[in-house]
Amino acid sequence: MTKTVVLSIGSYAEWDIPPMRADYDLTELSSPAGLDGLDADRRAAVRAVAYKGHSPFGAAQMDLLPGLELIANFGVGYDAIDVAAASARNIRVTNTPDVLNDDVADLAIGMLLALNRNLTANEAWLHRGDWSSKGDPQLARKLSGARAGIMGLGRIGREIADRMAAFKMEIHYHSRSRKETPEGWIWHERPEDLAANCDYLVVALVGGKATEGYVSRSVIEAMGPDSVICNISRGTTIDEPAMLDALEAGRIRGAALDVFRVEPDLDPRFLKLTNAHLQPHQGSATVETRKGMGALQRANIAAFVAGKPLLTAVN
Ligand code: 8YV
Repeated sequence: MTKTVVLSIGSYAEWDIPPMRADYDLTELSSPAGLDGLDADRRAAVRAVAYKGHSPFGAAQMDLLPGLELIANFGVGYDAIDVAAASARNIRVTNTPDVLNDDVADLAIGMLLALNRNLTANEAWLHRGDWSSKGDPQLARKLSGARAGIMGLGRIGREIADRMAAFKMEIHYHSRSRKETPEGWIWHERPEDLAANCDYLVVALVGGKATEGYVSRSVIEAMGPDSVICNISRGTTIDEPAMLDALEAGRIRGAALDVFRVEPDLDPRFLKLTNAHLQPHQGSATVETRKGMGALQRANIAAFVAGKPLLTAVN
């Protein structure tokens, strides 16, 4: 039996590619920019793309693959893929939800603890020998017991809220409509009201056009002077210049950020901040979770090839 032609696009871990090579007639590209370099017959034979990365994959790329029927994304966020353009061409899109919820939520808590407890600076203090020469470093700030504000109570937002509840925090949230939650969680209809009523504003919105700049300048201005913003979603969800203005002026206490509007070459203003804890978009980047994401991506491709229902379809 002839194998289905699959095109993998992106930089994959060593364990992701061999199973695809075994099951399919696989062509490998490190980015969509390589599509132009494939010959026309090869492009026409591709029925499924295993996509990984954040570069745009839109109508122009799809039109280079006239036989394409499936784009299986490695990641829960599929904002890089133009789903409307895919639907218009009868191309199905899948993503990898849920398998990464725990890791992304863990990182949000880890970054907030790192920021509050000065973990990075304190470790450097110890390594430099300052502990013995200068004594104890400056006091940190307490996380437990404060007010949490979750912007977007989807699957990941809910995991973060559950963790913050375990830290004895009062849970506030904003989403389009009230959600079913444990007793006492407080819904705010307006994002500004959430910002004004929490100490830690954690952004867990989906990415894409609909949420671009959702955490607007007016939302950031509503935050209190002792409050902290945390983003584990997409850089696009926050008005980044407005957030940088607030951090530089000390109008809010700090930020814990895993995502940026431009990655990896983030706005250099971030690197000068002394009140921010920054991470290189590593929310899902554990061996366990990345293996789970790859397995789900491949399970979607396998379902498509077998003519079975897709496991986690987007369109
Ligand atoms: C990326 C992510 O998929 O799942 C998402 O939406 O942002 C990440 O897990 C990862 O960086 C691989 O591209």
